[in-house]
Amino acid sequence: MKIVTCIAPVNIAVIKYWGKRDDELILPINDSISSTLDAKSGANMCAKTTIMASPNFKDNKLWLNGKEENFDAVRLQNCLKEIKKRINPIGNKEDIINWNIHICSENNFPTAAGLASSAAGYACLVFALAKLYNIEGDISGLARRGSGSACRSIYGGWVKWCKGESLDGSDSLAVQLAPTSHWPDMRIIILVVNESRKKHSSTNAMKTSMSTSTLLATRAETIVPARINNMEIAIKTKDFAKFAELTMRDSNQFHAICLDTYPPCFYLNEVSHSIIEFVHAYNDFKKSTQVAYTYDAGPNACLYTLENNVSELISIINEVFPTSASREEYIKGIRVKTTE
Ligand code: 2P0
Repeated sequence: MKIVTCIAPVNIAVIKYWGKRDDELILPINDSISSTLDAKSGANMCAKTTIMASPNFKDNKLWLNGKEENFDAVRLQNCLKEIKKRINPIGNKEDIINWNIHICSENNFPTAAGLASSAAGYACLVFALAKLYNIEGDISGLARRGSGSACRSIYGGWVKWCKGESLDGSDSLAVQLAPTSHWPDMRIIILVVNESRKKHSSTNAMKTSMSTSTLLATRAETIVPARINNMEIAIKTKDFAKFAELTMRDSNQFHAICLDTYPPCFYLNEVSHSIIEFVHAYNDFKKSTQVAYTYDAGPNACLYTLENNVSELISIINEVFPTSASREEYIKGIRVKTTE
């Protein structure tokens, strides 16, 4: 018998991935950039996966957050197929390749609420499988077959997913731009507006955007390439104001594409919009950009800011979005989480 356990944190995109040129291989139409939260013994938002392989298991099995799920799910099978191609029989002395496996995965945050749960989940799964079968080398392309954004959670710090040019996806991989230590005072505050599952899955919604949005191709071809270059420079030079503007503009453009999708996808709600207004008002008041918002496929806000602003920002957020009686920092439906 062999057991491995891994933890993989979520990543928060600052230049968004939206739209695939190949649905089967999960190949994007543009590069994207994100930061991966620190794993820090599971304190931050992450997935934890344990895989057990045994000659005594009669079947392969999968549990997600305590509930048994279908092991034959296409994306899981695609990951396994690709992983099996990379197994070196010499690196696995026992007959482990032929043993059945039991996979048990849990998220310590709301699943499918637009908080990158599939990114952490598949990154963790693929990392654990790679450990189980002693696979070496880059595994971001394997994680990509589970969920596109998962390839970015394979690496820590600032990560770029290069869309690649090849038809087989062999160059559609993630690379680390800089480790977390490069910008040590960067913080993310997550404002949980709504924990329920999102209305439109990202996979289906981006497919509809690809076939109906007239803005998406312009975004991917003419806007994102320049933004990626500028974002890389902003991260490299730790230019927070530039970083923040690019992050907010890209989040807004992604949601504009969602509105340009037909029928449209509404991910943001009234509270999300008030947080956007709050961030701009706060930056105006400070006469410099101190905080940036970004939203994925859900209403929950991710705020990027620097350490010296965190306590003041949280106090003001508590003030602006008056707190309920709860001591758990629930404020008008918003739960504040600070991550490093
Ligand atoms: C991102 N999102 O860059 C963007 C921003 C959501 C909005 O990556 O179909 O769950 O599994 O490749 O990875 C969500 O897309 O979609 C996503 P699939 P995925 O983080």
